[in-house]
Amino acid sequence: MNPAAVGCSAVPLDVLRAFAPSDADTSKDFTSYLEDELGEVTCATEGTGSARTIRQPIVVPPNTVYDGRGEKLTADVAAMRCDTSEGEQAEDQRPYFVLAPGASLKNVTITYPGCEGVHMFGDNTLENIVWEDAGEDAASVRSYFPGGKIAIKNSQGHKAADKMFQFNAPCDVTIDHFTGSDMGKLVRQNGGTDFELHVDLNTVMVTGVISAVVQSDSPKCYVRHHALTYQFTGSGDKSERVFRDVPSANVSEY
Ligand code: ADA
Ligand code: CA
Repeated sequence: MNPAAVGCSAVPLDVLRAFAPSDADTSKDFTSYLEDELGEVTCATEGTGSARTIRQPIVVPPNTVYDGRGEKLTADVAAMRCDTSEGEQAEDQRPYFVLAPGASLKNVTITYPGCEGVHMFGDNTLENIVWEDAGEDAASVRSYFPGGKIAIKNSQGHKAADKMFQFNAPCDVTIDHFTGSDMGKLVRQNGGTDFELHVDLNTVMVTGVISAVVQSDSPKCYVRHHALTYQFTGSGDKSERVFRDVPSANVSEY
């Protein structure tokens, strides 16, 4: 199959099924993700350019660009199982977007509630995205997704009570020209994992950081940064929290 040719002509869940992991346990999690967690999905490669409410996660097919043309999306709380309680941390919320491998997303504002934000299978570019009020997280890669290169550029994210960007599978992440405010962590590698994660922060400004700019428990987490500015909440020395638990030998400025 040539994934580039599929577009929205195929059943979106079938398109995603093609990327099931080979391991049996992980594959089970992947199936329950597709069938229970996502629920009914829609497929699209273009937005409307205006404000609208969405009731189903939008699957963007492999190697396709979804251009929102400046649209502002708001999730229907019931249909998207959004958590509107303090911190918005429920784990069964639905994502606004599911980016298949090689899919890109651009020119979209995600309003409140942020729910599960954007799910990235891998090799995805996100450009000119605004998260006005991130939910459980703004964008993430699940452990049963393929992972790969992730580029987030010219974007903004605000009010992530816990984490903005969450990585549960090996990725090479570039965050380029990003402004953010009020967040637990900008980047979180899933707690207790030791896979390889590369994070490049280029021209990033974050304020109101509670916990860390990048946090990882992995000896194979590597951070490069350029023109990074950050401001933590509260007083006291927070220097240990910038790249929290990342081996200092793995951090470099360029
Ligand atoms: C939390 C949770 C993880 C994972 C993560 C995510 O950190 O503890 O198991 O679900 O969120 O992917 O959002
Ligand atoms: Ca999440």
